[in-house]
Amino acid sequence: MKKKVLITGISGQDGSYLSEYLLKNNYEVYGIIRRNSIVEHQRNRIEKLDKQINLEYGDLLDTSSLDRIFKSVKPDEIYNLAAQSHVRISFEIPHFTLQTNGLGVLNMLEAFRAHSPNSKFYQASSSEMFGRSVDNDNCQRETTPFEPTSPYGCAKVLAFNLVKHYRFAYSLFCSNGILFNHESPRRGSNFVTNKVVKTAVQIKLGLKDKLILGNMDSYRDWGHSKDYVVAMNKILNHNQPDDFVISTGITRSVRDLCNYVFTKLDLEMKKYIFQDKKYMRPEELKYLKGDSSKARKLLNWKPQISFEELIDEMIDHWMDIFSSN
Ligand code: F7E
Repeated sequence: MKKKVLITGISGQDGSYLSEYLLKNNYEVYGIIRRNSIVEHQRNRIEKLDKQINLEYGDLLDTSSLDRIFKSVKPDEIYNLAAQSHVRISFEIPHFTLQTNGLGVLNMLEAFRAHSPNSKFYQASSSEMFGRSVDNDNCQRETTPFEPTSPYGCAKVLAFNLVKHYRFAYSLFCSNGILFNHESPRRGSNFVTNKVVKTAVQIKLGLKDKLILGNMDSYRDWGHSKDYVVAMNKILNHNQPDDFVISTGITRSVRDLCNYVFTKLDLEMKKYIFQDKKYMRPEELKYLKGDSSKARKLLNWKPQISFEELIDEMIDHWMDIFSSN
């Protein structure tokens, strides 16, 4: 019999790659989507999977919908990827972010415990939880203390702790993947990688004349979403529930990212990039570099796609879109 999987956030970047990966691996895929007044584009990333996946309307804040879906699907594996995922915007909507990314996870855990306690539960935890905290060797790992620097990070710490607590209190199989930044052509274009690549391609094609950014001196450890969804599945198929850092171990600044993209497109970066306070955060997470040795050893996972391959794929994606218009 096929294993059943329930994915929240299925229409997002990770949800769409994870669905494709699980379908290839013979899972039956169920996903929760939220009602949205604009129907167009909401399901872009999963459109081509339409006939192979089962979608249910629900919401992390609507416990009755979670009860109904858990009872009817009875999933073997649950991937909780739904969230208000934009860190800067979390400063503007802190209450909603805390509810969805914190209490929403509690709602999911309660539905899991009540209706499907023999399933396995994956929580999308985040490197944003580390905030100001870096170990002496300039890395973050599973043992690094959390010192979040945003409402988003605070909510993710709450959720992380709830998952661990449910694991110990109720002997449930629930695990955290502490994923560092992961990108792809499917990334929303208000995240820095896709914003830089999309705008630089538009500049190259004469469709725009500037790129306006916030802090260019923060460092991130960027991987490919396609590699990271494989790690999620390995985390749930490990012999025991646990928490794992998933990262490349290579860090670059936003300036390095811009430099790579603009050089690739043969554009002189300083002519086109401007900074605006509007894109700065009240407190910035300055530096991320993940040590994923634990996942590499215990899960036999490692990233396959390099930073250069990732960005080149994103450049090709936007070139195809804008050149054919
Ligand atoms: O920012 C700087 C910004 O928004 C990266 C989410 O997936 O990863 C993501 O969170 C850096 C920051 O990602 C702009 O200040 C400069 O230092 O692409 P981002 P993020 O905040 O790191 C973690 C792991 C998650 O869990 C989150 O859900 O880039 N930056 N100028 C800018 N960032 C944006 N968005 N826009 C700018 O104009």
